[in-house]
Amino acid sequence: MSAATTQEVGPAGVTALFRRSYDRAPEGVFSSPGRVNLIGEHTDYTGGLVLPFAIDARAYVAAARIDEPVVRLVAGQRPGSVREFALADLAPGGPGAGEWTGYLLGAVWAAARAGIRPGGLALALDSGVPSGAGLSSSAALECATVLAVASLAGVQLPVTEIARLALRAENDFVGVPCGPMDQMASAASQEGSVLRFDTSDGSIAHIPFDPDARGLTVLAIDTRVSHSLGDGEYARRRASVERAAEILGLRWLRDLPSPDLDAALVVLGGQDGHDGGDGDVLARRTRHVVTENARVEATVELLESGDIAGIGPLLTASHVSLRDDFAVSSVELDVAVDAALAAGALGARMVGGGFGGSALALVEADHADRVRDAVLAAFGAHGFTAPVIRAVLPAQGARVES
Ligand code: GAF
Repeated sequence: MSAATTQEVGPAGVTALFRRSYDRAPEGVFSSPGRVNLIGEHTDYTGGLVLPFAIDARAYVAAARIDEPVVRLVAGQRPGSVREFALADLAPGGPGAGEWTGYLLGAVWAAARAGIRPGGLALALDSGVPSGAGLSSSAALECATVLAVASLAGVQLPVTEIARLALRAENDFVGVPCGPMDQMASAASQEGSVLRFDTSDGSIAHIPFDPDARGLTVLAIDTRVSHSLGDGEYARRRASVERAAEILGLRWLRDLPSPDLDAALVVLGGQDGHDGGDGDVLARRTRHVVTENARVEATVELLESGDIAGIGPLLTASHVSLRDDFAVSSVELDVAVDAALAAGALGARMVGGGFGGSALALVEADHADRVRDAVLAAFGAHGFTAPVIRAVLPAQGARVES
């Protein structure tokens, strides 16, 4: 959602929106952030490793229980009347599921299926996470709403459970077949660290990440090319790697040891004409996933030894693999990455699902302006809409504001 409100997005703004809309005070205000992913892309739906961190752009939900069996919704980014949905009608594909309301209703629905039922609800939403920018605006809405619903029901959920219910909302209610990374990043991130999330067993660990202290900056470059996970390409990538795992007799590609990769690629390459689709495509998709998992492990090792600058080449290698083997980059993302690197970035890569959205660049803080100007100039030279470039630092995940 792009911020179109006059008041700054935050707890005060969403409380004012709630009061204006419902003529009463909320019982609580809850928030959850957007994210970038340092490295580990398109690995989360195949049991792989990811390393995201929450950013300082959040979705805020003000909430109160009401006596009627309905959910009322209003959003700062959608000025106009309050929307109303009967609790009994909440269902995948049901009323409100196919628009912005679906993220909130889906969270209410997923919580109810887990036995968390505070009754009728009035909700107000205000989000500072731009939608379509590849920064997980939908996960932020879902996690903030799950936290709100659970809190009003008097249930204290662990962050991993907030993430699980938010993912149910996205997968089963909204109907987007994404992996679990974004919801976990939004719910469970901690300030000052990246989140190592092993999607094979659901375990998480917080790895300290303080680029400022090392004289470094992470720039998030929003190409302003809106990306959608619902356009079929994402589902096709997911189907390819699931098919590859099946052919190799693995539960998922994470179980393929790196030394066995070459032999596996030969097997997959020979699949032409069979029902797995083009063998070369399956081999390339597999090579990306297996090498990306290895890059995440190498990144974690460098971060744990305090060498943040050393991860630059791994970030760039990730981009090359996503561009050439996984085929999810775009001209704008490539221009952003190439311009950043040419201007001295230590590493740069696309983040998220791809086909638009954002890239990130790791830069020496002293060179941040130079890199920013170079990316802006490159976009201008190509006739692209100017990107939005912001420095990002690891922020807190889902939290109760008041
Ligand atoms: C999107 C999805 F929502 C994530 O689950 C993940 O697959 C990502 O694309 C690619 O790494 O953000």
